This record gives sequence, structure tokens and C-alpha cells, in this order.
Amino acid sequence: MKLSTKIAALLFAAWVVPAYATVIGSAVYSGHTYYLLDGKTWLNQEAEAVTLGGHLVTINDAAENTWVWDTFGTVRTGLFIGLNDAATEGAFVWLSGESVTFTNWRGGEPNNCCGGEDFGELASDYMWNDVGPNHTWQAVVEVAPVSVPEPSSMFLMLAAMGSLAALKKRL
Ligand SMILES: [Ca+2]
Ligand SMILES: [Ca+2]
Repeated sequence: MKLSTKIAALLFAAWVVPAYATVIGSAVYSGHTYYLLDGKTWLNQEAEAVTLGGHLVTINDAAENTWVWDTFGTVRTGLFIGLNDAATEGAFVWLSGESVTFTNWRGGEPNNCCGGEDFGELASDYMWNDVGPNHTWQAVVEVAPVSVPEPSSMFLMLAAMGSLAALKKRL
């Protein structure tokens, strides 16, 4: 492995602790941890959700829907949720891969308005709407508990430790 590659591996391992997190709130519901992220586009929100070990929230029922808004909602922004039809227009799926068991679309939504809207938001009336890719809303992340590090994290940690040992030998 080239030295530059090793340094890159070390830097990447350090980055496993989110460097650009914009978490502005958190709460626990049914054993899952939820984070509120400050305003960004839906795609950037999901990128940050992944660094936190989860995805944009999956809302499974009316109780969770109400809890999410009552806990994190403010009048100045909608809240991005994980529901989207980015892959296939009109076929809404959750980022978590869970099946869609509950929906709460506002009347007339989703309408794929204005050149295309693929990303779900929860609004102050507790209803959902699809919005476009340039919207910068706050977002809610849902993280399920895990008892062991994910294989990818473990691999990176081991790779970084190996690189460190190799570097020490050289010095
Ligand atoms: Ca759409
Ligand atoms: Ca819409």
C-alpha cells in the first residue's frame, strides 16, 4: 500500500466520527434515537444521517408521526422524512428499506409539482408533501440501536490500526 493511501485510510477512519454533523436536537422514542438536523437539501440530509448510523426517519404509524412533529417541528421549516420516489416516479419507498405501512399525505399530494418533487416532508399540519431537490429543510434522522459495530466500521478501524502499525515500523 502506498503511503498516500495509508494516510487517506487514517483520515477516513478519523472521519467515521462525523466531522460535518449539524445535529441541533435529539430524543428517544421506542428505543430508537432521533436527531434533528439543521437545514440542508434532502440528499445532503440523508448523507449526514448515514454518518450518524441511520437514515432519515421512517414513520410507521400515526403515533410516531405526531411524536416527530411535536418533538422537532417548528413553524419556520418542514421536516424531511425518509419517504421518496427518487428511484421510480410515483413509487414511494422508505430509505430504511421498511415497507410503507402508513401514509399521511395532504389532500392533492404527492403532486410531483414544478419540474419534479421526489422527497417527503412532514409539515406543521402533521401532513406530508413531496418537495423538490433544492429545498433546504431541517430533517429528522432515526437510528436503531446496534450492539456491535457495523462490519464496515470494524473493517475501517482494523485497516487504520494496521496502517498505523506499519507506519510506526518505518519511523
Ligand atoms: Ca415524485
Ligand atoms: Ca408536492
